[in-house]
Amino acid sequence: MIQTIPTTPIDGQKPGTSGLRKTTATFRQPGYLENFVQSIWDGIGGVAGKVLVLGGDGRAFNAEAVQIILKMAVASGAAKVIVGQGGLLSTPAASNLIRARGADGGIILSASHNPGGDDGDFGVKYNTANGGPAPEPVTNAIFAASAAIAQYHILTAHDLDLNALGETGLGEMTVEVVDPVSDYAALMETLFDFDAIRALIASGFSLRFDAMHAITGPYAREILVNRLGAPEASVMNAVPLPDFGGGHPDPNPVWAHELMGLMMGADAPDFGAASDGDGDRNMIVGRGCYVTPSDSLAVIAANATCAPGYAKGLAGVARSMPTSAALDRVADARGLPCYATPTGWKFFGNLLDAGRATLCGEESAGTGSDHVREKDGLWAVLMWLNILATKRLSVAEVMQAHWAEFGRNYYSRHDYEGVDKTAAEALVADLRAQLDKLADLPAGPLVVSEAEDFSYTDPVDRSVTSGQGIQIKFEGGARLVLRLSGTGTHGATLRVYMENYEGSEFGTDPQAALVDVIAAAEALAGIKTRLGREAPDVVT
Ligand code: G16
Repeated sequence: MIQTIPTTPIDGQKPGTSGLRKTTATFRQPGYLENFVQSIWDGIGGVAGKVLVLGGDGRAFNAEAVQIILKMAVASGAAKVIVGQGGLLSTPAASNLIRARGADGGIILSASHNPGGDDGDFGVKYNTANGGPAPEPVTNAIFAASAAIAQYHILTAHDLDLNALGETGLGEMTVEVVDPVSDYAALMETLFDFDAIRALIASGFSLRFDAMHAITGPYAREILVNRLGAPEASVMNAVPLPDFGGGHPDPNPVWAHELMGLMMGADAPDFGAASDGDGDRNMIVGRGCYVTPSDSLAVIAANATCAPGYAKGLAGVARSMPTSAALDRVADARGLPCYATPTGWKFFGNLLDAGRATLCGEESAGTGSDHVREKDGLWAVLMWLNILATKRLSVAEVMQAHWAEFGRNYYSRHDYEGVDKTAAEALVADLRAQLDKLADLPAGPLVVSEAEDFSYTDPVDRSVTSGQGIQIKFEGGARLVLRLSGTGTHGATLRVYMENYEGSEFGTDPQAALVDVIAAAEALAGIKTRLGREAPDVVT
């Protein structure tokens, strides 16, 4: 029986950088998920007759949420929902399924790299028919619907068994349960030279992939072990767990410290990599050599033609504004268009759809291409393996060769997490208010040359997105960006991004290379005093 349940708007159901992220406990409140899902249906003009994809990263509440969403899809007249077995799908695999099946859209359940479990976070993201995160006009419509909601519709029924593959009926709707891995693995085989990578591994090249007890375990096992011949032990923390084993599934040197310890040790494998909760982020590390996400993006752009899927060359490249300009140097040298967008993968969608960019990436450990409309962790790993298999160089040698050709953009991000929201907002607002007057003034040891509040005009649909981060450039070429995170769930997180170009000296520690920019940031924003913090919580 389809029930119509009266409800009232719940404050704060505003999608952030990447969907709606809240604590698991918040999502478990009666009606919270239902209100938001009905708002998605209402915001996209209903789901009657539509085909949707559904799956998540398996974190706590994934299983319950999938059942609720299925019952709400049928109650609003959806024709079919394609669900990953067990309710699981990585974010890039979901994006691929939406595209491959010509679905009208999909819902991905994840709070990405945020911790999961009963005390962690949960999230709901709506992706459109191109497979990408809903763009701002759609998320705005969903938010508006959430503020006007008066009722939601849901079928009263038993939960479906989502472990058996194949089609089944739920009311008038078809539910198709698919293997979450096979289509995605097949797509990877079309893009990369699996024979070359298999030969590299067979020659004794050793690797370790850290799935961080998150969604990529089964994907990595199928691709790296079954299809590419790596030993079983090459995939660590391979079993997905609802609380990620108590870990923080964010692939950076701080949270992937187990892998980092191994890679910096005496018996390090040749290659290490990690991915996050929902499989869209990546970390690349060679023996004794961590590769920053910005450098990884630049290396991939410079060498993508090693992979058969990109052998024809790139149409263009794109990065988020805070990401380092290492990519721009490759683009300049290769004569490629290079775009700088606001933070959030959704801003790459139009560039990819219009064929203006082939590769995109972000400092926040996201890299991807036009093969799907999400960033893709395992894709980046396979791209690196394909490059190494072609060049037969170590990761450290690839980096040295890259810097020798393009120079090095020393880069670091300092995060102040869980700080007082009012204080952080005031810090950013006060700095914003001074921007017009900063040019030519000293800032610690540096002198400001330009200061702006980043605003983006999408070159495809001409939509304008403003207030996307404070960008300050200094005489001599250094750059500083400050913005507040749009993915946190506790207080506010201030992100401070710093970079400085160096043409000939490549062996300096990044924190030392950036010491003047760090001092300039403190002089301009007074971070320590205003936020009451002596040092950043996370330095990447
Ligand atoms: C999301 C977005 C990314 C963004 C990242 C960090 O990634 O898709 O584009 O760079 O959040 O955003 P913020 O700095 O606002 O916290 P993910 O992997 O969390 O979906």
